[in-house]
Amino acid sequence: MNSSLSIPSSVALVWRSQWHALQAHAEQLGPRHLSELFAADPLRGERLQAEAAGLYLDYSKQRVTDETLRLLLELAGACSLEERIAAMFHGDKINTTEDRAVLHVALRAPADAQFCVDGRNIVPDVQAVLERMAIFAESVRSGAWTGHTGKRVRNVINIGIGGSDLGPVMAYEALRAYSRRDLRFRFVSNVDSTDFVEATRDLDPAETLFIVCSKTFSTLETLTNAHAARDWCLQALGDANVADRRVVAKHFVAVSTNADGVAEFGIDTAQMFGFWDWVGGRYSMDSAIGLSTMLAVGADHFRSMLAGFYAMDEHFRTTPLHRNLPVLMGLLAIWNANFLGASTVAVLPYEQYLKRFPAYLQQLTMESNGKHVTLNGARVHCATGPIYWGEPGTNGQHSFYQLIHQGTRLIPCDFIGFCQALNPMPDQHGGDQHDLLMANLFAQSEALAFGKSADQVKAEGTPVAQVPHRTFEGNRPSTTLLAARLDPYTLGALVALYEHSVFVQGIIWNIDSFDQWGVELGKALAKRTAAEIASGEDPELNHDSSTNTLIRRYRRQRVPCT
Ligand code: G6Q
Repeated sequence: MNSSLSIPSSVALVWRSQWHALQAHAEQLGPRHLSELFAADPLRGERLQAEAAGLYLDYSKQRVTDETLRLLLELAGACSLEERIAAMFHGDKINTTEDRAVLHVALRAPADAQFCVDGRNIVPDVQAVLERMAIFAESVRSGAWTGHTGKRVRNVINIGIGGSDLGPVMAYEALRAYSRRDLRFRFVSNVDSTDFVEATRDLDPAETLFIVCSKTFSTLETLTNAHAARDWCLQALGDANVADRRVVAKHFVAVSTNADGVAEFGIDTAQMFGFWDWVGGRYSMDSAIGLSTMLAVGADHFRSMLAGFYAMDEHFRTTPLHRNLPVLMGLLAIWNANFLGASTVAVLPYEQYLKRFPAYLQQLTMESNGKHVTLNGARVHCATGPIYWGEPGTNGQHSFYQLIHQGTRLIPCDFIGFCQALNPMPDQHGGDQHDLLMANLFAQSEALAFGKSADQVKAEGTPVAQVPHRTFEGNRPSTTLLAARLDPYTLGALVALYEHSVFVQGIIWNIDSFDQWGVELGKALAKRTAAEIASGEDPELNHDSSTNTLIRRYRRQRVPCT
C-alpha cells in the first residue's frame, strides 16, 4: 500500500538516467533563444498551454522544447508520480517523518466523496465542521451573535501564525470584493506586541470577536497574543459579578486540533472548530482555519472556493500528466531550478487583491520543499525548494524588475492576470484602466522573453556608448496564468494548483514536502532563550560567544514592562 514511502532502487536507477538525459539536453539547448524557438514554431504560443478549473496556463515562454517536456515527463514516470498522486488521494501516510496521511484534498471534497484514514471515511467529519462554521458565520453576519454587552460584532480578529495566519489573511485580501464591508477584519500573528496593539487600538472590545487559530494550541506567539486579547477584553468588559468565562464565551472562538489546550485557555470546546492531524498548517486555509474567510464572504462563497479547489484536485488526480497543470508547473519548476540553475521564482499577480499571495506562497513552497534530505534520510543530490517572492504588478515593475530584465541571474516568473476587473474604471483618456494593467503584464512577459537586440537599440539612434546599457538579452522564462475573474472559485483553483505543483516537485526530489522540522526547531530554541532573558539573576549562558554577548547586551539595555 505504501508505494510512496521510498523509491525502490530500480526506480532510482531509471530516475538517475532520466536526470542525466535532462542534463545533457539542457547543455544542448543552452544556446537556443526563445526568439528562435518561437520563430521555428509559429504555433508555439497556441500549443504550449493547458487549461483546467478556469485557469489558462501559457508555458510557451519557458525555455523548453517538446523534447524537454518529453524528458521531464519521463522523469516523472521514473519517480512513479502517478502512483504517488494516487497514494496521497488514497490516504497513505506519505508524510513519513510525522507518520501522517496528507489529505487536505478531503477538505474540499463533495459530501458524498470518500476519503479514508485508518479505514474510516473522514468526509462526514469535514462536512459536519463546515456546517457548524456556516451556522456560526451566519449568526455573526446577521447580528444574532452578540458580544457580552449585547452589541453586535463589528470586528473580527484572527490570532494565529504561519499556516494559521497566512492562508486566512491572503484569502481575506483576495476575496475582499466579496466581503461584508460592515465587518472589519484584522490579523494578528507576530509576538511583537505592536502587532496586537495596532490591530486593536481603535476598536471597541464589546464589538470584537477573536478567532484563536492554532493547530497545536501550543504555539508561543499565538498563545501570547490570545492571552493579550483576553486581558484586553476582560479589562474593558470584566465585571466582578460576572465570571470571566462568560465574557470569553461571547468574544472568543478557537480553531484547533487540541481540545484540551483550548479548554485550558478558557474557551468552551463547544466554541471550538476542529480539524485534523492529516491537514498540514500551510494546507489548511480551506479547513476551519478559514473561519475568518467564511465570516467575511459568507458560507456560499466559501463553498464556491472549495469547489474551485476540488475542480483542480480532480484535474490533478485524473488528467494525463502532459496536460495536467500542476504537473506541468511542477516539472517546469524542476527544469528551471535544476537544469537552468535558477534559484528563485518571482510570483507577479497583476491583481491588487492578490497582494498577499506571494507571502502565502512563500510558506507553501519553501516550508514544504526547503529540505536537504530525502525520504530515505540520505542527502539530496541537487538543489531543492527555490525561493519564492514577489509583489503585485505593476508596482514591482518600478523596483526589482530591472534585475529580472538586465541582471545576471535567471529569475523565472509566474505572471497571474484576470480578464475582468473587479473594480472597473475608465482611465483619463477614456480607455479602461484594467486594460492598462493587463497591457503591462503582456508587455513584461514579452520583453523578458524576446528582449531587445543591440541592432534594434542602434536603429533607434541610441548613442553607441549607451547601446549595451539599453540592450535586453531576453530569454528570461515565464509562465502566464490567465483567468476570467478573481472570484472564490478561481482562488480555490489557483491555490490548489500551487499546492499540487509543490507536491510534484517534492516527489521528483524524493523529499517529505509535508513536515517542517526547521519550524519546530525555532519554537524550541526561543523558549530556552526567553527564560534566560527573563531571569532575575545573571543566568549562566551556554550558547556560542556571539549569542551570549547579544543576550547580555540586551539584558543590560532592556526596559521590562511593569
Ligand atoms: C505549517 C507549519 C507552521 C504552523 C505554525 C502555527 O505548515 O506547521 O507554519 O502553521 O507554526 O502552528 P499552530 O497552528 O500549531 O499554532
